[in-house]
Amino acid sequence: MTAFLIIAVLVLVAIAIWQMTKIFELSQIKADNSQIANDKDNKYNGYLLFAFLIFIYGLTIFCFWKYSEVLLPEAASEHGAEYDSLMLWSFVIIFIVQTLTQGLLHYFGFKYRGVKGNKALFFADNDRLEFIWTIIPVIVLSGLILWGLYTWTNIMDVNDEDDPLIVELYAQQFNWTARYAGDDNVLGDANVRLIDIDRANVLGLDEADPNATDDIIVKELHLPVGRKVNFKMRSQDVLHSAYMPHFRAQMNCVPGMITEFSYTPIYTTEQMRQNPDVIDKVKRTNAIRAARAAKGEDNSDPWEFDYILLCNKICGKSHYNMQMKIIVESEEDYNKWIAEQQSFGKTMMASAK
Ligand SMILES: [Cu+2]
Repeated sequence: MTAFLIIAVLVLVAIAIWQMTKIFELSQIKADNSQIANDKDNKYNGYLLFAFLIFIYGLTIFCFWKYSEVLLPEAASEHGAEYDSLMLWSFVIIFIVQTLTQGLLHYFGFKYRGVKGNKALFFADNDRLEFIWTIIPVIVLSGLILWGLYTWTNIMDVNDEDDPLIVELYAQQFNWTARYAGDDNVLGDANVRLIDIDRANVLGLDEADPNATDDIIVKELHLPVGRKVNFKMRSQDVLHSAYMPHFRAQMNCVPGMITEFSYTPIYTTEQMRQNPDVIDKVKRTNAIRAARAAKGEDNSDPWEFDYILLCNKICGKSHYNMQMKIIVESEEDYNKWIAEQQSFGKTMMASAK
């Protein structure tokens, strides 16, 4: 790294000296100063503009062709489709505007290149033109912003009316813990000051709060398909972000406060594994892994698709490893699984013995 910085500094110093000598040369009064562009230079630069235009269009087509496959598969939550169409339309509009304006920009750069003897014609202002190029972005952006606000309000529906499952996501450097609200579906009070690792009170639950007794603390998130889940996020140390890409869900976890997000999963893990895009991705990933296995490298076990909760804030050196598996299953399977988990009250009793 130090060597790289030294080389970078040397190169920059060399460029600075070169530029300074050029300025010095230009400042000398000479009749045939070759530094001033002539018609040939202007034409040459005009064609270079076209070459650059072809390059950026080519790059765009290449990226579509090469990287479309790494995009997320179909959304696995109820609100996901609405979110995706907002995103898609924003992309489509940006793409069209970008393609047209770049084409025009480079074409006019070529058309009105400097020609000896030609004097540039200009007008100081044109009210009609200014009106047009102001009103079009105003209408398009207002439309997108209003649609975005409408979608956001729809998605951020964290009310408790339709009996959602209440789950806490607890972030800390560098792992996630989930807490289910238990039979009463009410999370017990908690505070980082009450954390007592020796007694397995890892989330700082208030033992005096009766709502905490039936809470269930787990390291793997199970969700019943078709039921709304209200997540309440907490962080123990720094800013984290609970990111569940397949459900198009993300919310910051902020120390000292509870943030919320809610969604309804619509496909079980098993159903998602049958999704053609997911099947493709698993195939591609496992081909890479098989190649690694052949060379005796690690990270070469066959991979199976699972939903995942990731941290999406760079929160420290092991941030990349901060993840938790999410399993969406039938209500039956979920009930069976949750019944096997130990409640906070029982864990405390066991640790008191
Ligand atoms: Cu984090």
